Amino acid sequence: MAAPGAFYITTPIYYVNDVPHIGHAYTSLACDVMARFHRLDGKRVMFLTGTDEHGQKVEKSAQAAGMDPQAFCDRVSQNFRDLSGLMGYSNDDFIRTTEDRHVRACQALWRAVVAAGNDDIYLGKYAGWYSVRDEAFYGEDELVDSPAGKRAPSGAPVEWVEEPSYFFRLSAWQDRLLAFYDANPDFILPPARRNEVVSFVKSGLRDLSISRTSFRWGIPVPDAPSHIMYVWFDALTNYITAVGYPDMAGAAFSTFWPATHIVGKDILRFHAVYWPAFLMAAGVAPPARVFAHGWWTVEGQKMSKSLGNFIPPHDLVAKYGLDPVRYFVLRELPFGADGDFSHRAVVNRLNGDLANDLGNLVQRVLSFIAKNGSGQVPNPSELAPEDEKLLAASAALHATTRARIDRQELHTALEEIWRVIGDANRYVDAQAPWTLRKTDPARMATVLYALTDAIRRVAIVLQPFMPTAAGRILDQLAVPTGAARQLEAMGGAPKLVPGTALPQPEGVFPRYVEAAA
Ligand code: ME8
Repeated sequence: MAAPGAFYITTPIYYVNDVPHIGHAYTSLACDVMARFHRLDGKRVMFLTGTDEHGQKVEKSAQAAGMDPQAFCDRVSQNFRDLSGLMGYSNDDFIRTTEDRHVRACQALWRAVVAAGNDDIYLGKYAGWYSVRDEAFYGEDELVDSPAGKRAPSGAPVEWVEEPSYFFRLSAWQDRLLAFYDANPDFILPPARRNEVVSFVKSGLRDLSISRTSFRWGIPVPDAPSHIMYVWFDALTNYITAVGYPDMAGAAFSTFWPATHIVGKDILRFHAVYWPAFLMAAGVAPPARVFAHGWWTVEGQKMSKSLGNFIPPHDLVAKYGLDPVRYFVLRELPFGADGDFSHRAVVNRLNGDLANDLGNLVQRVLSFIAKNGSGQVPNPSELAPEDEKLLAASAALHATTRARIDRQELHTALEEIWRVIGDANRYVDAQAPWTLRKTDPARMATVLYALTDAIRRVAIVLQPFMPTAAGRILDQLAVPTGAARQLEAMGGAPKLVPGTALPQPEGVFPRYVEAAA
């Protein structure tokens, strides 16, 4: 069990055969939001990402680039490290599977399965289909015919492989896995994905080949160096390497394990079936959660090299700015569902939700105060029920967003926040402080005070999603950094101190205007 108040979140480790695109950026971004949310909520957080560097796919890519595999990995891994800087990820560690600490952990995990004495690893011979692109074995019954020959269900080409191989006795784990899913109904989310995994496991599990002998780019199997580990046995282990495995009594492991794994739906089976079985076979606790999100297409089409529609995150950030990109991808798709990335959809969100709803709220309130309220936090008199209502709705965002984020519902967390932004905009219209200025200045000050405090709370809870923009709003409200920006500070009585000088307001979300052709 992880220590109370600790939270461990992981992205998949990305293959170094490619440059990062919006799909990779998406998964890591979602993890970043959760990591930041929990940190602001007072938890100790470990957020891990990294690169998956072994296996035939990477070896072939290195060959194609005419490079030594390690030098190739060093170069491509750096692209993923750079992505962290570009997207503002707050990862605490970046793991590479070619690091020594990882080789040690993989060999220790292998040995632990053997040492458990249940014969879960045995030597045999693999004869069957393999897809290098998916790094996965397929049964004949899973293949689909295509004009180009047999294909994996993912559409990837397959080849026939025959070689000596160690196997993991997955067939013996069916009942234990089903019992585990039963006892932990939220282990796999969203629920539809859980149902898919449960029926896959119920349909019967085949033993899994976990070593290869026909190429060399991998981690040697302990005591059998002619074998290298199957890349997924190696890759999945990264999640425990990073918390110090095999030192399970160590501070990192005992504080943080088990983790919440966020993955794309393409790799759910590896995480929700094979991984808990490997761990349980080695006497290690299975992960806390595997959440599988959906798939992005671009302008209605699958992202692919041949279509040339890979979207480099760098181009998006250059075009729209980092915070709008972060907001768009997390708001546009219900986290878990598939969706489409289109320029028009980004502009709609940017000009609608960000410029019109949030930007305009902040701008109209703060510039009104600058012009009519001497540029200070206004001094309220007694609060009316409608003021209390707005303040209560904004304070409640702490609990409601936490409940959503605990289930990885990032889009509904944003919906809750935007509901309050809508309430606040309607409140401005209904209270009409510009009219009160002439008729009842004391009431005007109260209304503006309620608004600034509601905006403060909205900005606090928006920090995980849009760290820079939310920070700028808090700066404009003169909220000090540190404890006053933790989620805890959203609760209870209003916290802004009347009379505090406010800086000159400036717009946070400019409208996106298409450059003239
Ligand atoms: O599978 N839409 O690495 P990978 C949404 N190394 N997400 C997408 C996406 C898209 N169009 N394309 C990619 C591997 N992703 C293994 C993982 S983990 C122990 C080993 C994201 O480089 C999504 O998270 O192929 C998907 O699961 C991941 O990238 C696959 O990355």
